[in-house]
Amino acid sequence: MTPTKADLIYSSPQSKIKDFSFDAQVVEVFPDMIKRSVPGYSTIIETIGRLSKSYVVDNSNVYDLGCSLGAATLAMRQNIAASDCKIIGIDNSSAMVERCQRHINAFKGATPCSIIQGDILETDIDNASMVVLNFTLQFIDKDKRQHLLNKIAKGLNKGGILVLSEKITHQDEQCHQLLTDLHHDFKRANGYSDLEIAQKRTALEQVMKPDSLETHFNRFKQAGFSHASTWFQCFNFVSMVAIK
Ligand code: GEK
Repeated sequence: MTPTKADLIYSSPQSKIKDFSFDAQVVEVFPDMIKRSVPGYSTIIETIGRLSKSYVVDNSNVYDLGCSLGAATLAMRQNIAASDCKIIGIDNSSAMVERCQRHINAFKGATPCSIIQGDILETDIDNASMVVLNFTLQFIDKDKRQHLLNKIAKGLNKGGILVLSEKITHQDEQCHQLLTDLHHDFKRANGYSDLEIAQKRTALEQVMKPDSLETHFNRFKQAGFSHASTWFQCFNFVSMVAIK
């Protein structure tokens, strides 16, 4: 596998900060970027693997929506105990998909994986026992999120699970600020400068739009999930499960 390069994308002052995009420059540093920016990322990936052991059943499909470099796909492939399953990883960034395929090829696994370049809003979800949206929904237009959740709920078999991880907003302004400050401290502790934090924030402003926990749980309910819970939270980063 290609060794991880350090994320220095926002380390020098930029006169005009472009909107963030998942291009070749980001792909190159992505594992380092996500690990130093998202509290609990490794725990979440490991837990997705563990959940796949319990929830993926024989003859079913597993979807990793917005798969990036395939971290969740690989964790599931290492843990799925059921037979005759298929993992489908989808991402709309060609640079991500190309590198993801290389990662998947570098590991052996019993469960076949298809990595597809496409828009998750257009993808069919069918006969699913597990669907993962690991920090992807926040990049989807807000007015299309319910439609996507409805499609996922429809495509899951009864008892199937959705894992949804997101950065969240807090409805209480003071709590929102406290969680944001803690996240910025986390990034500083991981070696990002104030300049890097500020420039990345500007780059993401128009691209990544977090929701509140209440909005997520209302969406689960409206989509028809029978059970939903947060299983992880660190600062303003959460991972939730919803079961059909
Ligand atoms: C991980 N899940 O490592 N269709 C398909 N892909 C999309 C779309 C879309 N409409 N919009 C965004 N993406 C991964 C991390 S990253 C999160 C997910 C982050 C893709 C986008 O190209 C990117 O690869 C991914 O969603 C979001 O577990 O970097 O914060």
